[in-house]
Amino acid sequence: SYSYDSYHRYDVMISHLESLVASHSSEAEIVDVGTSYEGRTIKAIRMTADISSDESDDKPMIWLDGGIHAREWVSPATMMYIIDSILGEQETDKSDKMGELLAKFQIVVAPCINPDGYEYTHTTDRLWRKTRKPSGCRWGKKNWFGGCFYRMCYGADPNRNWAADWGNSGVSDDRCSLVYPGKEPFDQENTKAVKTYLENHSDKLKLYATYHSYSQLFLTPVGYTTTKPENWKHHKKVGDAVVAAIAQRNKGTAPYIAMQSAGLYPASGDSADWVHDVLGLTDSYTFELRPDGNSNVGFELPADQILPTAQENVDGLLALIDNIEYNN
Ligand code: 0X9
Ligand code: ZN
Repeated sequence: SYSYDSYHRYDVMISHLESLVASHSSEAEIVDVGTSYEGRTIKAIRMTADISSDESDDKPMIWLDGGIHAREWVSPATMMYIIDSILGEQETDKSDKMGELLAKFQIVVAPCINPDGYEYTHTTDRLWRKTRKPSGCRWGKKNWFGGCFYRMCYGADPNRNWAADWGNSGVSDDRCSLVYPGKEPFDQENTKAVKTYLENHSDKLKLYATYHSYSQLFLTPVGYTTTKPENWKHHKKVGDAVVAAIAQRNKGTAPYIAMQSAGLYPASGDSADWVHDVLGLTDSYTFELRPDGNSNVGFELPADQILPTAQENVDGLLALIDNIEYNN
């Protein structure tokens, strides 16, 4: 069966979702969110009690995504573990809690929303961050023969590509930059696909959380300015609860820190800000998983850290859900 002692390729993760759906057909189904630039299907799993009933579509929705940045491998791995936990394949001590969640909510988890980039980190460049769609010649400059004067650039930063203060801070117009936001908002197939799904379900959406690495942070809106949003007090309370729950799990490891997203550094066009500002959802957050901010391993978190990271984030997620506006 599926293991958490190594990182898996995109197809292996999706096959596991499919086998979970086969063995949990009354509470799980695959959602095709869209297609990536290179033609991969961006898949999510939708989980709720009695999934084939008409009422199940109208339940309040929780959306979680991982892997928007290609090299942040512990994020898809943690998403997979959270899915297994919700369906009772892990975390046996939490099965009552998970049953309650499935009765109350529909939970949609997309473990890897940048599959082209993710696969590229496995085949070619471990530290690739962006999508893989060609973005044109560096500085837009071509040579006499119609090729690029400098070089061709690939990809946009999918966490700078959303239409919330798009293009203003923490970005570069160098198409080869790690933080190139794209030519315009949602010109990347994967961000467009997720955006469309979220828009189509925005009337039900009660929680959005996106999982990155690294630095062990819980980031609250907004990320393009340090000015506090009107719901800051709520965000602060939620953040305190989440980091406390995470710290309970693996005592002796560095704690996660909650802060406003722009406090890390201001950056425009991220996914959580779009959900917060444009869909108007108060509870829209970004996690930064292990390792901590002082680590030398950075994005290359050893595989023996997958389980502790994932376990502490099951606890963090349960605390988060308990504290969202909808539940209070
Ligand atoms: O820069 C990012 O997109 C995120 N960090 S990462 O190392 N995973 O790339 C942080 C996003 C936080 N959002 C804003 N500061 N707007
Ligand atoms: Zn990231």
